[in-house]
Amino acid sequence: PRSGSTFYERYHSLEDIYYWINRTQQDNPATVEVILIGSSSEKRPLYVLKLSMNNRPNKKAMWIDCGIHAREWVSPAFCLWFVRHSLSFYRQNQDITHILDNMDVYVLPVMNPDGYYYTWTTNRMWRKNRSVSKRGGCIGVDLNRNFDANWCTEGASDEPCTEIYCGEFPESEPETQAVADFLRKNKDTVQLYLTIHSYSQMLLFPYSCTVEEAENHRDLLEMAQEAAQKIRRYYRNNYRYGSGAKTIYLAPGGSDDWAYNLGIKYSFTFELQDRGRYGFLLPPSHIPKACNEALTAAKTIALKVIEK
Ligand code: ING
Ligand code: ZN
Repeated sequence: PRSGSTFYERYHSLEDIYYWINRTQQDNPATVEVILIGSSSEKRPLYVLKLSMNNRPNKKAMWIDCGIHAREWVSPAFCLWFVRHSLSFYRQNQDITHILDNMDVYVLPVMNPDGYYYTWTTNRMWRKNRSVSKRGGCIGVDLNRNFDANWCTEGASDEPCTEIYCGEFPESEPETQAVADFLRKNKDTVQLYLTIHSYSQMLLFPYSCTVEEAENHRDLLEMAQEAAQKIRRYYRNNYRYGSGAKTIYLAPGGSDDWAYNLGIKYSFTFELQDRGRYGFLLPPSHIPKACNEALTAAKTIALKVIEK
């Protein structure tokens, strides 16, 4: 590690992240619960941290998942950053205090542990999970094409060898199924869904699976706009925002569209730094600014959801 950089300013192996999850729970037994929501296709556990501040469950909750795509390393780094911020600055920072007083937070630091492990050991540029296709040869399903939202239409592929393979059927993958099952079970409390990707610096919201506008498009646009504005003001960085289909490309089967259709009306995909200079290989020295930008956006949006 770069001398002077803290734990949160580095990328971590999967083993280190599992250790960190356990340690974080042990150090904060009154506020952090670890929930096993399922396991990956190679049988690695999928742990969610539940942050709940007042010894009484809140009526509202938000969900954040990271690491759905293996090579987007700044994404799991953000989940750890968010948890650290929440635990360290509760009662010190007004915004995070207000959020945690009104919402429980579910954090899934690595949704695709098999892929993440593979990027650390074998192929740094791997995107998909590591499930073995029945139709021989190729490995991996794009988990962000495997949700049940206009599944496997234009913008996804039914060819197992491609990077955007949608899988055999919606929720065919254990990682997708674990997240979908958990959100179905908790849909009456979860009001905000965030999923963290990189790169390209965008704040996206439904729909990605169709060019149609979401029913609360104006609300979503206003939230994303305010978040982007704060990033520009505080961090001098530009984030584009808009519906997925109109801002990047048509992409069916994504988690944010699925969560939205489930009834979680505030649903966003963040694409963190950068805009392509380093791409997925964002140097660790950029982690703090990248994560603080996204944290500002997450807090801005969460505060607006609490007001609703
Ligand atoms: N981008 C996303 C992808 O899965 C996306 C874009 C957002 C798709 C929302 C669907 C829904 O292609 C990256 N960088 O993975
Ligand atoms: Zn991604």
